[in-house]
Amino acid sequence: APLDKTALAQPLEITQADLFEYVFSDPLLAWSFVLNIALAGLTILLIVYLGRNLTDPRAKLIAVSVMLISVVSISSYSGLTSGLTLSIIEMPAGHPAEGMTTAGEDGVLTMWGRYLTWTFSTPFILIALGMIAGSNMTKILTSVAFTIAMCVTGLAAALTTSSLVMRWWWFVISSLFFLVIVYIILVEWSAEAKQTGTGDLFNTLKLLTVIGWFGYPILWALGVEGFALLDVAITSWGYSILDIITKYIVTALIMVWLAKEPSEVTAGADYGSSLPGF
Ligand code: RET
Repeated sequence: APLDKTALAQPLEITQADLFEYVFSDPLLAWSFVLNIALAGLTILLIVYLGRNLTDPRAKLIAVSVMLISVVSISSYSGLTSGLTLSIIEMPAGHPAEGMTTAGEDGVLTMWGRYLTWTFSTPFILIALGMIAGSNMTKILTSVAFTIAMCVTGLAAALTTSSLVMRWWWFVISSLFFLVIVYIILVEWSAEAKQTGTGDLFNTLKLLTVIGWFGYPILWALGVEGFALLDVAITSWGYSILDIITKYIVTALIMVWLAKEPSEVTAGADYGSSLPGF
């Protein structure tokens, strides 16, 4: 029998160009991305300006750490804007967004690039906070490891399409990792910051960070990944506003304080020279 070519035909795939066009067909969505690229750029300029006279290596390390938050952010939002890190994903059976279509394709728009790039941005927030608290390498690296684990399992939650239970199971795992970070910030670093003499600044940073960070899993649950109560553009604005608080505002507060090179964070020229004499 002759080969039935129609039976071999693949369904039409949505291309990156289609996603790029889709982002700009919804100005609300496009602006939630582009605004953050601009703010991250301005934050980098602010860091360069306020940090221009820093001499102490420990103060410089904190400045570099907060700068990397915005560097990652520009890349993250560029990935979302271009469509590179967006996908239209079909939700599993029983999910409230099951059967939804986006741009004529079965599925919902998933901004998976966000979860991926948090893996690279959140460690730098924690390194800066830990150093301001005067904490040690063990606690700082523990918090970094757990935030990477939290973001990667959050990515797994967003990309799991086989089963609704498995999506939420990933969410639970990610949340447990999150609680470790909350504990380190609220208990360990709060106490250390008081001893170090950075308690006042740390208190403000702690509130912005802990309250801000709790917003992310709440949005995930309310948005299209979870119970689908919020549409994609609103969810995206939610994340973008949380990013403004947890990244740029936190960075500005740190830099204004750091520019004076307070003795609580400075360590002298020998800091970081692990090989004495070199
Ligand atoms: C997810 C879903 C799974 C459960 C939890 C989450 C937490 C995410 C957080 C993100 C923080 C991001 C920041 C980004 C700044 O660049 C992954 C949403 C707990 C806390 C601060």
